[in-house]
This record gives sequence, C-alpha cells and structure tokens, in this order.
Amino acid sequence: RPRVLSGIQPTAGSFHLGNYLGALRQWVALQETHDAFYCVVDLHAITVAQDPKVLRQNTRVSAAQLLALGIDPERSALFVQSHVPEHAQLGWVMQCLTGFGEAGRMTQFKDKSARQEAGVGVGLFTYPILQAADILLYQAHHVPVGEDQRQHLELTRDLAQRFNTRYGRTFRLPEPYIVKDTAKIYDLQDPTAKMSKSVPAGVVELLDDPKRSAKKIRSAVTDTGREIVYDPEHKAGVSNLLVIHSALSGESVDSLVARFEGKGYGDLKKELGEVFTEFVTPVQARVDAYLADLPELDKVLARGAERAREVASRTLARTYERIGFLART
Ligand code: AQP
Repeated sequence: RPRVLSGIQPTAGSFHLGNYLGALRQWVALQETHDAFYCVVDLHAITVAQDPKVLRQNTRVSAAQLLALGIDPERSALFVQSHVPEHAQLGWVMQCLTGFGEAGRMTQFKDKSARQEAGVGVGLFTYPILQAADILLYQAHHVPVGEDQRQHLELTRDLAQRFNTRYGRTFRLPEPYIVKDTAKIYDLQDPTAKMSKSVPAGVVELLDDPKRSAKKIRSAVTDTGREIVYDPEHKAGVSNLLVIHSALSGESVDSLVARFEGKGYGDLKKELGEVFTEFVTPVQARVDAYLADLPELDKVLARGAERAREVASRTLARTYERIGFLART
C-alpha cells in the first residue's frame, strides 16, 4: 500500500474548520487505501513561545480530536513528533541542504513573521525544512494538506531530489494531496483571507460551544446582494458558506443553490449553524471520552511512536550512511 504522512500543530488546542475540511477529513479517508502516519507536531509548535503546561495539555487534546474525528490507531500510526527523535535528526541534515535564499522565499514565513509581535525565532524560518524531514522519513507517497502548504511540499520535493542527486537515491518524492473544493476555507469575518487560528474572530473551532459557533456563522460577512449563488470572485462570503455546508452535509453546492433560491443569506447561515452543530456535537463527546482516560490515550500514542520509529530509524540510518557519517560500532 502507498504511504501517507501528515501532521498538525497542537498550538491552538482546538482544531478549526479549515484544518478539518482542508486536511483532517482526508487523513481519515486515506486510511482506507494507505499505510498512514499521522503526527501531532509539537516540535513545530515551539517555533512560537509556548507555555509548557498548556503545550502538554494541547498535545493530548489534539490527539483526542484526531481519534474523535476518525483516525483509527489500529490502522494508522498516530504519534507525537517529539517522541520520534529522528524528525529533529533528519531536520538538521535537511537544513544543511537548504539554501538561505530558498528558505527565504517561503511565503508562509513572511505572513507569520509579520503577525508575530515578539521577536521572530530562527525556528519559524526553518520550520518548512523540518516539515520536509517529517515527510521524507516515512517515504510518503502522498501528503494530505490544505492549499497553504503547497509551497512547502515543493521545497520537500526539491530537497529530496537534491539529496538523491548528490548521494544516490534515498528519498521518495512525495505528492501533495489537496482536495480542490475544500483546499482553502476562508475566514468568516474576512472571506478573502484563509481561516486561521491566528485570527480568532472569523474562525470556527471544533471544541468551542456549538451555540457560539452557530452565532459566529450567523454573523459571517457576506455582501450587499441577495442572491445565494456560488461565485467565489464576487461573492466570497456566500461561496465560502456554501462550500462549508456542502462538505459537512454531503449535499452538492448546485443542489444547495437550487434549494435556497428565493431565500435569504440568514436562512443559509441558520441552516449551516444547525449542520455544523449536528456534526460537531458527537465529535466533542468523543473528545471528552478520550480525555477522560489519559493513561489509555498516552498508551495509544506510545504504540504509534513505536511504529513510526521502525520506519523513521531505517530511513535515518540509510541517510547517515550515504552522507558519510562513521557508523557507531
Ligand atoms: N483555512 C484553511 N483551509 C484549508 N486548510 C487549512 N489548513 C489550515 N488552515 C486551513 C490545513 O490544516 C492543516 C494543519 O494546519 P496546521 O495547524 O499545521 O498549520 P497552520 O497553517 O499553522 O494552521 P493555521 O490555523 O492556518 O495557523 P496559522 O494562522 O498559524 O497559519 C494543514 O494541512 C493546513 O494546510
């Protein structure tokens, strides 16, 4: 079976609808066809300052959400990135292969560093390189992510190619797995920007009180027109709501447009609030259940790390050998 690898940051505690529709839904689906490795990327989380207690708690909350959303630890290796030291080790190798200018072209760094109030760390600059290592360690064929990660996947492929050319074929070149319809979910308050944990006003969080989320959806920014049609260029807000509704309910955008003909934006928002509440209520109950048994949750993560290390350590050993590191006897 082909391999799949993806990761998510534990930084915010709760995942949001962009994370779910852009990436996590695909993680769940790909378990059917792929050998899957999914991780909570705590090494990436410390690219911005974290409170230690909160980070530890959020790492468990993240794992619980992945399980609640349908990641099956029997089929997939679900683990915490820092439990597999090979990530940091291969990360260093990849840093030494990356050009300074090449890293500087990553647009996400430009966006994220501009938003940072305190000093920007070198880790935020080099995080896409660590991400390349995350992927290459598992020889992944596919990487399910949102559109915002496409450039990082390109970097990963470039680094793999460069290493292979210099030292002999070692890494598989991974393909991004981006589902077009939901590749970019937009902020409810600013439907020209991507929904992001760093801008709390327009984000719908999975672990928030569904009543509050429904309210956020009801106050989503739309436009001064009246017609409910799918037109991302001129009606970004309404189109975003239609995409979210369709992804959660399974009803096609065309069918939604036909059904809402002659109705108002308020009707669409109200119904979407209900659809979201129906989706998220059982998810939240499952998250609570996983968090009620931390020893069991930690055991699941330990097993996942063990499975991940089997693969990661083989790749790292081969890499070290190719580079010319003296083997320890
Ligand atoms: N708005 C989005 N639409 C579609 N996909 C999205 N993703 C994030 N936002 C959207 C995808 O979610 C996965 C995990 O994201 P992450 O937490 O590892 O990365 P992130 O980009 O830091 O998440 P945020 O909320 O977007 O944070 P900030 O504001 O810090 O940039 C990834 O596959 C991502 O593509």
